[in-house]
Amino acid sequence: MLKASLSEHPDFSMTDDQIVTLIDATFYEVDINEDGLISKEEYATMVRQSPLLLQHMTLTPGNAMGMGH
Ligand SMILES: [Ca+2]
Repeated sequence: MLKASLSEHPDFSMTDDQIVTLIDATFYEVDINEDGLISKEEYATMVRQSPLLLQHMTLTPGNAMGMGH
């Protein structure tokens, strides 16, 4: 039943578990000093390295973060 339901939405092929795994993996990659928190600096580094990833993780415009030049 669930599989049939998901196959009706080919554009959304990831399960919740897969999304959580992806976010977890991303988190550990971004958490450079491994303190379990994403600091502003670590977040800024991620944004610089993965602008496309950011688009999937938040809808907040970059200029709302107070991270100007
Ligand atoms: Ca950290």
